Amino acid sequence: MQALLSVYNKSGIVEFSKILSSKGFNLISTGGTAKSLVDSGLKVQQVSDVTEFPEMLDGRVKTLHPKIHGGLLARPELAHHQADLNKYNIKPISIVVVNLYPFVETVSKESTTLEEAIENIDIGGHTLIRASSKNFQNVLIIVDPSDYKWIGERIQSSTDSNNVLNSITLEERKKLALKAFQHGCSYDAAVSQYLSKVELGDATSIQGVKGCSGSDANVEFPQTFLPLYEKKNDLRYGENPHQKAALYSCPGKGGIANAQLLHGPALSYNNILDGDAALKAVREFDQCACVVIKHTNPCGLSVGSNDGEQAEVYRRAFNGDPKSAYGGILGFNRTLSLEAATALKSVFYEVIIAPDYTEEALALLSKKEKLRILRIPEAANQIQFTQPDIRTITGGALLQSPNPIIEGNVSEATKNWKVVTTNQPTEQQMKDLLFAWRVSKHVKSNAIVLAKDETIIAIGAGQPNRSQSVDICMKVGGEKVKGSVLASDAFFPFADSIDLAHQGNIACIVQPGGSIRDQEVIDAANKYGIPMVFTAIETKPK
Ligand code: 93A
Repeated sequence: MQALLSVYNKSGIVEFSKILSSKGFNLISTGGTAKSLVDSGLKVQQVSDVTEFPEMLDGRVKTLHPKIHGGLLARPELAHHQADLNKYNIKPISIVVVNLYPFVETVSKESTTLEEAIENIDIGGHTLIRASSKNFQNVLIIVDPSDYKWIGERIQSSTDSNNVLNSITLEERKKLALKAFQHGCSYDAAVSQYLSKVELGDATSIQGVKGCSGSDANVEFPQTFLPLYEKKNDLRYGENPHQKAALYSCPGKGGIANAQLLHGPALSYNNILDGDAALKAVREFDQCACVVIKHTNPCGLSVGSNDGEQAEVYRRAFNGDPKSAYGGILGFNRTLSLEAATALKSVFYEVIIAPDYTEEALALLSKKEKLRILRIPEAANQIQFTQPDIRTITGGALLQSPNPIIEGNVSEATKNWKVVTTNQPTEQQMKDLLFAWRVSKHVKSNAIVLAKDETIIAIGAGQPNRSQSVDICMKVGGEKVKGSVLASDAFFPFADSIDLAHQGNIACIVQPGGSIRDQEVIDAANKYGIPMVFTAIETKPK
């Protein structure tokens, strides 16, 4: 039995190799790895002794040889493969441990030159991975040092001295092969992404050429992001019953895709979409927050500065639109208390998400058979997920950087805001304007949000024109709209929305500004004496 070891990251390799050696494996290894093993007293055969070729071209060619790849790709169960092995004196290799040159780490450093980057593109190791993964029925491939432990334990306790490999099931070997291909795939994605950014200028040689311009602000898939999606499970159906659907996640990245279902039926496609909206909305706030989501829009949201008032914060969120709350998705950014659980338990909700639950709250809510209870620790953090927003389009995809979270207290968060009217908002109104502005990011455009005391009064979402969204707010909010503040996610193209705001007795307005008719809109606000603020966030290209 032969094992081939060629690793850049040498942690744990000695211990693992000792187990292999104790089980009678012949260890074959490349220069640096062989040295580590020999230094710790292990007997090792150099790859160059197997290939009868030295490592050459500064190590660019080490393992790229039929004596190695024949041993990896052969299917000994086939007579003609066995005949080839015999003819060329090649011995099968049944365990391969590889991890690649640190390309991502290298190009992440500002000072890295193109030449250094190129020398860190692993070819031989990559080829070992592909060959062994293809032949996973006969070869065990390990690319992740965190797998040494469980595999080492299995091999150690194996009683089949003729074929230790049998202690790892075929299904497990397939999973390890999949992991190895994914490892190679994200590696290549990083290389291709890097090369797409390299500027050669008029250089005649790559020596000394600085790797990346690093200057453009375009959004790109993070280097290891794209291939790391793993299928978690199929979903019963998609947005509509006739659509097929599945959930994929980036393991270890948290978020709704990695949420822990503590209780209740399996999540549907729409549950996940709404749960994501709930998570993003509550993470917008550093105060204790509660949101009610319907069809990805918040129909109720409130915050409170005291964590102890979570139940009250829930009640305020619910009262934003009690009729729409039915069947909604609830989100919290604090551990759910028994008081809050008691307050919400009489209403039918599909899903609840929170960073955690007190034991009593969980016990109480678990009595509701149909309620899906999700634990998402990141719900507690007002930290931006760095993942870009990706949207598929026919024939491609659109990427954009995530809408940034607005951080800081009122004076910090509003420091670039400009009051454009004669009348000024009061301090309390500024607080409510900021709240409504934060919420408007989470409402589908054309988005209008009315708020009072840091609580949603009404929203107008997804209408084809802005004044229609204002109109809906007035109708839904009824009497409640009087004295509330209004936020608009984009500029008002006409003054008609200001007329409607005046009819509804809106106290003040926040909007980005940037329309060619800004002055008409400001004049209307001044005519009615409604203070208006521009957020000064760039909405048009410079
Ligand atoms: O330069 S390579 O692409 N050419 C090869 O033939 C080759 N074979 C293994 N790099 C190659 N490797 C890589 O060497 C492995 O992927 C591993 O990262 C590294 C281990 O080298 P050493 O054992 O000398 O430290």
